[in-house]
Amino acid sequence: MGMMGPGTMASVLPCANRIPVKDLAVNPSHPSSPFSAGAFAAALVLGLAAPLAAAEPETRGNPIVTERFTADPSPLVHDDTLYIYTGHDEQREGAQGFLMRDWYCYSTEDMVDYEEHGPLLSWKDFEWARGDAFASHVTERDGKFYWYVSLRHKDVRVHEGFAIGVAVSDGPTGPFRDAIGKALITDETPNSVVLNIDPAVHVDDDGQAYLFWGSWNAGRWVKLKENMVELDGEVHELKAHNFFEAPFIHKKDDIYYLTYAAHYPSTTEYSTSKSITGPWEYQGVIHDKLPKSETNHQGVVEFKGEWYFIYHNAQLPGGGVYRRSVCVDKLVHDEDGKILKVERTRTSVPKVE
Ligand code: FUB
Repeated sequence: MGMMGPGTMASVLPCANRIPVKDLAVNPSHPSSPFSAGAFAAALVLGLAAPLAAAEPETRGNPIVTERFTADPSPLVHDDTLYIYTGHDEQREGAQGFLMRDWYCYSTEDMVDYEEHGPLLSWKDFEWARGDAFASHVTERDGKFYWYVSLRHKDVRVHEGFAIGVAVSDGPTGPFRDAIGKALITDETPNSVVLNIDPAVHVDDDGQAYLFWGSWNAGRWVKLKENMVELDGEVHELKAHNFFEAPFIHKKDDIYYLTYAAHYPSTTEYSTSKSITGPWEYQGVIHDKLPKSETNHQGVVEFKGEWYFIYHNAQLPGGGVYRRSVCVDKLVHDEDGKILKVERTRTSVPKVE
C-alpha cells in the first residue's frame, strides 16, 4: 500500500502527454474534446493557442497504474472517494494465457493522486477454488462491502469450471473473507453459462439487488436476497445485442444502461431499458477495439459530478493481451440520454476537488 502521485509515473511513461495520441484511437471531433479541430482552429484565429495550452488541467496520465499490470476494473464510490478494484496480470511477456492470482484496489479523492491497496484478495482466500482470479465487482450494502469474483472451481467442472464467489468486509479495503465458504454460481447452477465469469451487481432504488454475469456470447442475471450472498429465484437469460462478456449496469435519469464487451476481440457497446430486467434496446458502440488487447472490460461511475469510463488497454511497455493496464477516461451522456463515443486519451481525466 502506498501513495502514488502522478510524478511517480514519469520514470515509466511519458505521463500525461498533453495531446491524445493516434494509437489510442482518440476522437478529436468529440464535442467535449478541447482538441477538436473546430476548437483548435477557433483558438488560432483568436490568438488563444497559448492561453489554451496554459489552461491545461492537471491529469494523472493513462494507464493510471504503472507499477504492475492491472485489468478488469470495477468502480465504487464511498465517502467522497473513488475505489477502483482491479485484477492483476502476471503472465510473462510473450507467454500465452491469463496468469491472475489476486486483486488490488486503487483509491483516489481527486482522479490524480491514487493510493494502492493490496493485494486485498486472492483465489487462495476461497478454499473451494483452484485459481484464475478473473474479473470482479465490489458493491456496498448497509455498511458491508461485497466483492463478487470469478474463479476456477476445484471440484465442479461441467463446462469450463468457472464459478462466482463472494467475499465480505466491513470496509472498502478489507480485510475481506469468503462470505459463504462455497461458490454462489457454478457450472451446476441451473441455467448458468459455459463460462461463469464477470460478475456485476446493481442494487436498485427499491433495494432489490441483481447479479449479472457471463461470457462467450451468453449473459445471465438473477436476483440476490437482501443478505447479498444467496440467489433469490431463477437465473434468467440476459438478452443484449452483440453481447460477449463483462455486463455492467449504471442508472441515470430513470434510464438503465447496460454496457458490455461485444464480439471478440471486443468493442464496448450498450443497450438501455426502462427496467433493470429489460427488455434491452440496443444503442451502439461506445468504445472501439483496442490495439494489442482483445479484451477491454469496462465499468462506469459518477464521481463528484463527472461520469467516468474505466477500462483496460495494453499500453504499458511490455503490455499485451495478457498484460493489461487500467485506464480512466470521461463518459458523456448527451441530452437525449445517449452515450457518446469514448475518447481514449493518454492524459486521463482532469483533477477534481
Ligand atoms: O481478465 C480475465 C478475463 O478477461 C475477464 O474475466 C474478462 O472480462 C476479460 O477481461
